[in-house]
This record gives sequence, structure tokens and C-alpha cells, in this order.
Amino acid sequence: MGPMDLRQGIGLRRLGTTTDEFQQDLLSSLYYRRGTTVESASAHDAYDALALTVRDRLADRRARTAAAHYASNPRWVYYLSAEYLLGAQLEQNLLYSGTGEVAAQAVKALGRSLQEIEDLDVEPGLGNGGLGRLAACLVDSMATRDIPAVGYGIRYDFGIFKQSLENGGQAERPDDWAFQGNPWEFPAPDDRQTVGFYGHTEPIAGSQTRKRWVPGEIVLGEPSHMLVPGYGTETVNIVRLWRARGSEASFDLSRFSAGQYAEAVQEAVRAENISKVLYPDDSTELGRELRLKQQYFLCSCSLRDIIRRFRLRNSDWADFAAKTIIQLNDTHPTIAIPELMRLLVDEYELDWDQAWSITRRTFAYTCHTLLPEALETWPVHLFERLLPRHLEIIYLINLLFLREVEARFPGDNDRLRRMSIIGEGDERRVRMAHLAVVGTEAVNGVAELHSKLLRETVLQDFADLWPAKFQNVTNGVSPRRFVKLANPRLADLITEGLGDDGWLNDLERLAELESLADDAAFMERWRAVKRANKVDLAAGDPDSLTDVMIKRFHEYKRQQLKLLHVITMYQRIRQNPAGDWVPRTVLFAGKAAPAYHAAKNIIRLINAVGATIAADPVVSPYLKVVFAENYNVTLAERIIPAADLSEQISLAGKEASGTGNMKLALNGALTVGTLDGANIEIRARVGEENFFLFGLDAYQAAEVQIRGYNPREHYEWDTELKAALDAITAGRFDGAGRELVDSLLGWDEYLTLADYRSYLDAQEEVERAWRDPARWTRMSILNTAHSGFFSSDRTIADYAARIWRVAPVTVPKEDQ
Ligand code: CR1
Repeated sequence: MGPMDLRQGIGLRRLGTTTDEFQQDLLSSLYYRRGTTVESASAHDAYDALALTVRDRLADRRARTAAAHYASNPRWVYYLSAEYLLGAQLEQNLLYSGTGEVAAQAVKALGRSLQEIEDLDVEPGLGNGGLGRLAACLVDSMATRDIPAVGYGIRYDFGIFKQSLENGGQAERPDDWAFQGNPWEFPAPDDRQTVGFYGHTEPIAGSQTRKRWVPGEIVLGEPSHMLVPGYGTETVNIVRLWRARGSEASFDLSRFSAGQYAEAVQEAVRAENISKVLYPDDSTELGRELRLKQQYFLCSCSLRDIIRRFRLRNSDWADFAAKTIIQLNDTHPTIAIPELMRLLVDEYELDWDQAWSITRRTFAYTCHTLLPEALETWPVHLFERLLPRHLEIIYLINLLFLREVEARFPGDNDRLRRMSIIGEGDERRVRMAHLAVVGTEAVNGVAELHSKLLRETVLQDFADLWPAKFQNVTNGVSPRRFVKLANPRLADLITEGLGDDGWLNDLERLAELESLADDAAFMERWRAVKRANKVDLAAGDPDSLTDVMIKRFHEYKRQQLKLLHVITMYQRIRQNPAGDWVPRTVLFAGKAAPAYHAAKNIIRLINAVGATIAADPVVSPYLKVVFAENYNVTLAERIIPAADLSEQISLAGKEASGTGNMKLALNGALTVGTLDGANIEIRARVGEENFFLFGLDAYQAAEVQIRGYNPREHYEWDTELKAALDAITAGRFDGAGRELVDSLLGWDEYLTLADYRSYLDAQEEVERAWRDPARWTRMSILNTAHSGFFSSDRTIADYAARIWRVAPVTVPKEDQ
């Protein structure tokens, strides 16, 4: 049976494409699958019925995709990621299934508007920030590029916390995102896996390398998957998410009968805690253990699933690497390397060398940071207890690896110590990044500068040893979600300007906009789109310069630098109320890690400064500070289209890439930024004259720090900087921010004060450009026109060609 015969083969009707047919199916979903009627349906019933009806329209494509992939037995891409920020599903799936218009008509039968129903969509917040959203953009683009792929992750019960402001500071509440169920998900209980923890290992007679691991705890991993449709193609891939649960034996019936209710479920609760929360607080020993458990749980379940899939079509282990490439999204899934070794050696009885050769050719690793504290290490004693067999395997991998280093650099003990997978400090620790480099075929950073700094600094010894292993793949973003869905007005204008909407999966075509950058009528409409988006956002006066800084709160990202600029603006306006000031709305959004006090203090100070300004009749006509609560993908989709100015002001050398910078430039915001991460590549493409550059570059910053940086020099020398800091110290903003001033004057780890003056100068340049609307609009159009490179479709093409060496598999259309 050919793939197109799947549905016909069993006599199923084809789902209709007309409004009437869609409406029939919608009513049938409501009646038969929700078990309710139009009269008694709640808003949520309507949402679910619509979601199921849309999902059905992707199911055909999914069946044909699976059949086509199975038939061609390709090299499959498996993306392992602890995080996915998939964003709202309904709007996306309406777009990708081409049913948006019929659905808008059909829902009238339910007495509701499409918008009303879409507003009920809760995004699965299964990630923290850029890394998780990148994973979502990449799976979108893999499907769009027809790459056979599965994304593996964890189905956390609670996603990233919900943020609200209480008394001007961040408060956190749990995010029970699937409280009302999740109609997008297909459970697959038959594919459940069993995962072990703790216990001990035993030798196996007659074998040097094989061992028997007797775990002390057994947990079940239950998968479900969500559909990941490609845009403008037939492919529908999946993201498969694992949820932990106790085995049948984990419920103690006799204790329950004896009234010991808590004890009876204790083991099951412990098992289920593994997938309870995204990134449990790792500031305690217990939190760390749970985090490592999560990582192993994800990797063990996924690898067994990958092997199961391999064995459906193949029988020879020698083919495994040719049929499998597993991309590690940062170090979180690195434990997959020793886990694959364990499965191959202990369970499938391959010899060590063959298993190691397969493993090394199967994995590739993407590093997403340069911050040393973000390079994961685990105490050896934790490993010994939780994953005793894996520690043995890591020791052997390390021994053989260090022999290789010794052969290349005889007698260089210092190098051996630096490169070892086991770090010998006060406490011996497993260095996951080293393991990830040793156990993979390719290692990449996520922007040119980042990849270069990886080779020159943190991974320098490894780059010396294996120069060809190190690559760069610059990040990208999905133009479907971040232009078409987020900014429909701009999408329509672009489509009109280019004559068709082919740019949505061929983003370099935006370059054709260049010829319209001086066209007065087009420019006028471009401005009107931005203005209408600002009116929708309703953050401030739509005619003011909307200046946005939206990202996680971290000192390296330097929200505090933006804030010093705001305070200086405030002071300038107060001193000269009659001045010719450019009205600005400064919008911050982002979450701070719950235990990160310095970042939370910055949020507090932002709100205190905002309140002071709002209460000041002299300054408030020109300056407004807005803090938008609970930043997530959905909120980003509202803010980005309304932004005039994009703040990308991290200390150079600290932001690996950034992807918000790309989304904003793509939507015609101009960037004020440092030479950091992908800012450099954005500037090179949109043109120096269309980018507001400031600050030290990465090498200058390193030099300042080596020479001995004294932030006080800047404070003494720069009267405006001094005035801003003194105002905080004097308690002008409700007493908030004194700790920040202490840290800035004390050590200022991220050179905020060193870059302050240059940043203010750049902001003056921003205002000069803003005062000339034609100049600004032209710059804005050119930013969009030259951001085509930053499509995640291009990122995937790069991975496919240079790292994965995989080819697309075309899924036939139904009536071919
Ligand atoms: C980086 O900080 C990058 C994303 C995606 C983040 C950011 O600059 O754009 O990854 N890294 O590559 C991260 O979250 C744990 O590391």
C-alpha cells in the first residue's frame, strides 16, 4: 500500500475543505468528542472542538509523512532538548493547515468569534528563554524543510513560572499549563519506557567491559506527541515529550489499606516529581539531584525510542550512525552519550570500540553559552549514587581520551588536567561540556563570534586537538510565527510589496523590499502598520518612540544599563522641562530566575523608577516606563510588531547569539547594540548606517578586565552617571536599587559603567534619526529587507548540509 492510499485504503472519507464541511466536522467534534451540544458548550468546549477539528486536518499529512519516512529509511534527525517554548498552538496550526479562513466562518455556528476562541489558547511554557524558543523554531523549520526529524523533550506538569508584580517586585506562581487538558497531544502509552536510577553494578563473568547495573529505583516514562507541521509542504513531524510515573509496584496497596495514605503513594510521587517542574531550583543539593534525574530520564527514554525506531527498519548496528544523528541542545542531554554506550555495550553486547565509534558518529553538540557558570558540571559523588554505571563508563571514556591527548602532546600534564572530563578541584566533578565534545562528531556555537570565542577560550584545548570538529551555525527564527502570525499587517504589506507570499519560506526574498525603501507611498504604509501595532499594544502614546528590552533578566544582558539611561533622561528633562525632548515609551519584559536576587532587584528598581516618572507631571509627558508582566511567546508576539527600537546591549562576549534581536530587526525595529552575538551579523547585513552601535567589543572588554577595572573612575569622571547613581543611593526611587549601586561601584562585573557614556551617545544618535521620519522609515524597511538570513529555515539548511549530512524526504501529496 502506497502512502497516499493510507486513508482511502481503509475507506475513510477525505476531510472537506469547504466552510460547510469544516463546520460539520466542528459540530461533530463538539458533539461526539467533547460530548456536549452547541447550547451547553462552554468557551473551552468550543476551543477543544476547534482544536480537534484542526488537528484532524493535520493527521492525514502526519500519516503520509510517517509512511514516506519509513519507506525511504533515511538518516533521521533526533533533537534532544530539555526545553521547548512552542508558543500558542491553535493559530499556528490554522495557518499551517490552511484552514484559518474556513475556521473563522465555521465557528460562527458555535456562537463565538475565532478571536475569542484563540484567546483561550494557553501556550506550553516548557522552557526558560532563547534556548527553548530556538528549539521550537528549529523543529518548525525541520518540518518546513522536509527533514525527517523527531524532537524529544520532557512534558513538565508545570512550565516556567507565571510572573506578576507585587509591590513593584517579581512574584512567581506555578504554571499549570495543561490544567484544562491539551487537545494537541496524542498519548502513546505503548511506547512507554522503563528507566533506572541508583543501585549498584555487578561484573559479568568473561567480560572486561560489560557490567550488569541493578538499579535501586525504577520509573516509567510515558510519551505523548504534538504535531509539528511544515509550512508550504506536506511534512508533519512530531515533538515527543516524556512524562514520568511510578510503576504499578510503586503504589503500596497494603499501606493504603492500613490507612498510611501518604506512605502508600510516596514512591509514586517521587517518580512523578521527575517531570513535575521545569528546572527545579538547583541551589540545593536535592534540587541538583532532581535536575540530573530529569536529564537522564529524558535521555534514557529517548534513546530507547530511537533504537526501537531504528530496529523497525534496520538490523545491523554498523548502520546505526548512518541512520541516526542526535543533536544535543546544550549540555543538558549530554548524559545520552554514556547512556548510548551502556545500551550498546551492556544490553546489546557490542564491543567497546565498535560502540564508541558508533556513539561518536551519532551525536553532535550545540553549545549555547560562554558564561562559565552555565557550563554544567556534576559532583562525582552524585553521579556515583544516582548513575553508578554511567560514572564507570565516563571514567573509561576519559581514560581512553586522555591517552589520545597524551599521544598528541606527550608530557603536557597541564593540558591533560585542563581537558579531563573529570575536574579535580576541592570536589571532583564531571564536566559535561568536555564529555559533550569528546563524545560527538561536531560541536557548534550559535553565532560567528560565539563560535570563535568557544574555539579561542573555553574549548580552546579541544579546538587545538580537533580543529575540524568545531563549526558555527548562526541561530534563526521562524518567519511564520514571528512575522505572519505576530504581525499580520506587516506580512500583508510585504506580500503586497513583493507580489506574493513566497517569502514566508524563502526569507532572503525580503531583499526585494530594498527597492521600496524610498517609495513615499510604501513608506507611509510602513509607518501606518507600525502605528496600528502600537495602538493595539496600548503600552503608551503610539506616536512616542517605543523602546523595548524584552528578554530574561540577567546582569550580563544589562537591563541596568538601560535603566541608567532612563534615569539620566529623567534628570535631564527635570532640569530643562522646556527642552525639545523626544517622547519615549520604554518597555521592559522578562523573568528573573526565582533565586537570582540581583536580577529581581533590577526589576524592583525599574518599577520604582517607572512610578516616580509617572507621578512627575514635568517628565511624564515625555517619558514612560512600562513593565509588561509574564513575558512569554504570546506576549512577545504582541510586543515585537510594535517596537521601534530594539535594545541588544549585553556586554560584548557574553550573549552567545540572541534571537530576540533577529525577531525585532525582522519586524522593522532598529537595533541599539554592542558587538555581541548575532548583533554583529545583523549589523553586517542591515548596514552600519542602519544600526546604532556602542560600547567595548569582546576583546576590549577582556582587556579592560585584565588590566584591572575600576568602575569608580567612570563614576567620578562622568557627572551624569554620578547623578544617576547618587539619585538611587539617595532613595529617590522608593529606596530601591541600593544593592545594585553597591555592586556597580564595587566590581561591576559586566562593565556597565564603562559602556554608559558610549551608550548615551548612541541614544542621541537614535533620537536624531527618529526626528527625521523619512530617514527612520527607510532604515526600518532596510532592516526588514536584510534580515532574510535570520530565518530558522536557513539555520536548518546549514545544520542539514554541514553537520547532519541529511537530505530532505518529500512527502507525496494525497492525490498524486
Ligand atoms: C543564549 O544565552 C542564545 C540562545 C539560543 C542562550 C542566547 O544568546 O540566543 O541560547 N543560552 O542559542 C542558554 O540559554 C543555557 O544557555
